[in-house]
Amino acid sequence: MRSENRRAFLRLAGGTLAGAGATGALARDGAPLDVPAWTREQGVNAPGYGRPAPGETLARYPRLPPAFPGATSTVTPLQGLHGILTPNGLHFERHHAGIPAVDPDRHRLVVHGLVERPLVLTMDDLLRLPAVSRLHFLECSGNTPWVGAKAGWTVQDSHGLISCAEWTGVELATLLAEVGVKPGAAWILAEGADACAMSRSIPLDAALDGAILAYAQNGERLRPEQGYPLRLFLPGLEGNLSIKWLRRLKVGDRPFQTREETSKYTDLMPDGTARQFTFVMEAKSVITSPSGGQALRGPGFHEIRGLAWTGRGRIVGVDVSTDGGARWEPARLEGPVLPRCLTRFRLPWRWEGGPAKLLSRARDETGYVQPSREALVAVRGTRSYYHNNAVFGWSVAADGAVRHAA
Ligand SMILES: Nc1nc2c(c(=O)[nH]1)N[C@H]1C(S)=C(S)[C@@H](COP(=O)(O)O)O[C@H]1N2
Ligand SMILES: [Mo]
Repeated sequence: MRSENRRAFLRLAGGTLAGAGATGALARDGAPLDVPAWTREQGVNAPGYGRPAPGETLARYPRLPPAFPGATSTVTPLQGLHGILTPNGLHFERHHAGIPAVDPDRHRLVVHGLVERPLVLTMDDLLRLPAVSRLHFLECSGNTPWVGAKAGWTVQDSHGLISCAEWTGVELATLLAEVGVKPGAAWILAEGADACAMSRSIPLDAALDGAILAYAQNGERLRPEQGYPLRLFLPGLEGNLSIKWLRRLKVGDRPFQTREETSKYTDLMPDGTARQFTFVMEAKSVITSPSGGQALRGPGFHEIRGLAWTGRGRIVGVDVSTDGGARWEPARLEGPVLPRCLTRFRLPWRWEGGPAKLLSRARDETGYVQPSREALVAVRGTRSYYHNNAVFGWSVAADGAVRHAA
């Protein structure tokens, strides 16, 4: 029954596509099966390390001009990606002091503090330990600015500080068992080897909840910009905790109150107090197609495509509205739906040609529902900088142009 409906829907769509797009042009040429030059001669040999096809120009770009040299963030071009994985060269970046050139042979990981057997490990030591590979998203808690929304935003501008990859390495739990955590231990300081010695305190229970000492990403060793040769990876928690170029873990009985958790990465509330240690990335979603800066090529069939994620486990549903929130329809979640990972959602849509407003709203397995911006601002005010997971809208104008609309 369902497939019958789908066939009828696509037949309708086919007529529209042929009239408006590339299929029509080929048919008019009258020779779609001409033998082109590239079929008449032998192709070239592949390079040792492959590159995207010429003309496929997806790229990261700096989201904001850096405050000083080295303080960069670049954003992932979500509008051009398919499925759930981010190619390594397009993973977003956030560096507080640039990308250090770490020599993997001289790099060491020191584990000390409230432990029975302090250790100094080389990369070779780490590579010999039992490993895990898991797919997880990484999102900077500064993703999606709270204020200053712009109609001209692309989804790369508004949501590009999120990526998703398969991370391989040693579970932090494995290493902690090896060094023996002493009674009273409750927090771990993680420190990077970059020029800002980026440091954060991590609660011991979070460290034991699937945290990975990662040395590989999507099958290959980490890229320098992702923390080569070693980074901490904390699934589902704000990206800042996933310390890159990891050189030190110190176990203690209380948080270490580093600069990054006192002056930064806290949330200023309407009453002037600040929330500290807001680690979890709550459920969030965004439509990646159609999205800001794109234009619909005519009325008829369009697949609405987007991404949803939650730091609290699995996404269980995404509702989509095409009329600004009056009616909502469940989108199809594409498997595998993995915990603390991006989930792709899709919804077939017939655009009638008039103005439309597209929204998506994610739900996770704890029952949490992604809030509207009004609901979020009612609790958090507008002086926060981090953790904006509000429902996000794109408007479609009668001419098909797509822009951000709150
Ligand atoms: N050593 C170090 N670790 C770091 C940072 C940094 O500047 N230095 N930036 C943090 C921030 S704010 C984020 S969001 C993530 C970004 O990871 P990525 O650049 O691999 O996307 O790394 C975190 N770990
Ligand atoms: Mo971040």
